[in-house]
Amino acid sequence: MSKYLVTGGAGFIGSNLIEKLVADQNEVVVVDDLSMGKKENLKSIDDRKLTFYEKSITDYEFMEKLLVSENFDYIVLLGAVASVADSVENPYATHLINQEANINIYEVVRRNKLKVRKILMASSAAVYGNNPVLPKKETSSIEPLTPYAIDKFASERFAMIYGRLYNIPTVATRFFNVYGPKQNPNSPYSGVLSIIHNCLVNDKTFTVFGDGEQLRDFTYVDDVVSAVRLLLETEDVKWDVFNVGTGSTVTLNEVIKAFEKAMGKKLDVIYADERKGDIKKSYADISKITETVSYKPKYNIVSGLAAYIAKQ
Ligand code: UD2
Repeated sequence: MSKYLVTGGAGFIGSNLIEKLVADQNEVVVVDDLSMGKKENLKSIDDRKLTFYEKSITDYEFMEKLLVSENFDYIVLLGAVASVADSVENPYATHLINQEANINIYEVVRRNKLKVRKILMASSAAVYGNNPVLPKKETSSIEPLTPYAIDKFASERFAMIYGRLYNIPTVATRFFNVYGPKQNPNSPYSGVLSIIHNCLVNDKTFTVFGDGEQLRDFTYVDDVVSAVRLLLETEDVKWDVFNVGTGSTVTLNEVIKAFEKAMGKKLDVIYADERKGDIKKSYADISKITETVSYKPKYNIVSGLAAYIAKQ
C-alpha cells in the first residue's frame, strides 16, 4: 500500500486513476478546486482510502503543509486548466496554475528534501503544435502554439531539471486525445468524443468542424491509467518524457460511424468551417513507452467506445 497525492483528482483522468489506485488498496489524497472537476466523480470511491481537499494548487501555504506532513510516496500532477481556449483568453491566470503551481510542488519537495518515490507530471500532445511530422516522437520538434502548450512544456522541463539537479525521481507524459467515462462534455473544447456521446444520448445535433477527415489518436482512459501506473511504479524510469497514445488513428468521420454502431442510433450531424488553428493529423509514436515499461494499449476505438458506453 502506498500513499498518493493526485492534484486535479476530481477531474476526468484523475478520478479514473483514483478508482484503480483505491481498488488496489492504496491511500489517495486529492487536491482539487472543483473549477473543472466534480466531487461526484469520486462518489463511488471508498472514502476510508480517500481524503479530499477542495483547494487550489496555487495555495502555496496549504500545499507545503500538506506535502511536508503527509510524506507522499507518489505525486501525480493532473491539476490544470485543461482548456486550450481558456489559456488563450487568460494567459497569465492559466500560467499560474498550469506552470507555477507545479514548479512550487517540485520546489517544496526540494527545499524540504522530501523522499518521494516518483512525481509524474501530465503534459500534452499540444507541445508538438503544428509540427507536421507524423507520428509524433518524443524527439520531434516542439512548436507550442498557445500559452497552454508552453506551460505544459515548461512544467515538463522543470520536472526533468529538478529531477536531475536535486535527485528527485520525476517523469512526464504527453497525452493524446484521451476519452472515456467522466469526461465533461459541457464546453466546446471538451474532448470531441464526450460531445458526440452527449449529442447521441440527448438527441442533439453535432457539428463537425471541417470535413471530418482530421486524424486523431483517441486513447481510452483505462490505457492512460495503465501507462501512468507503469511509469510511476517502475523505479528506474526517471527524468524522461513519454508519449501516451495508442499509436493508431481514425478520422472523425470514422469515429462517428463507430459511435453510431455502438449506440445503435444515428447521430444528427452538420458540417461547419474548420476550427482556427486545428491540427489536421495527430498521432503518437509509442515505441518509447512500449520499450521502456512494456506498455501496450488494450483498447482500440471499437472496444474503447464499447467500454465507455457500458460505464455510463
Ligand atoms: C487536443 C486536446 C487539447 C490539446 C490539443 C493539442 C482534448 C480534449 N483536447 O485537442 O487540449 O492538447 O489536442 O493538439 O484532448 N471537433 C468537432 N466538433 C466538436 C468538437 C471538436 O468537429 O464539437 C473536432 C475538432 O475541430 C478537432 C477534433 O474534433 O479536429 C478533436 O477535437 P478535440 O477538441 O477533442 O481535440 P483536439 O485534438 O483539437
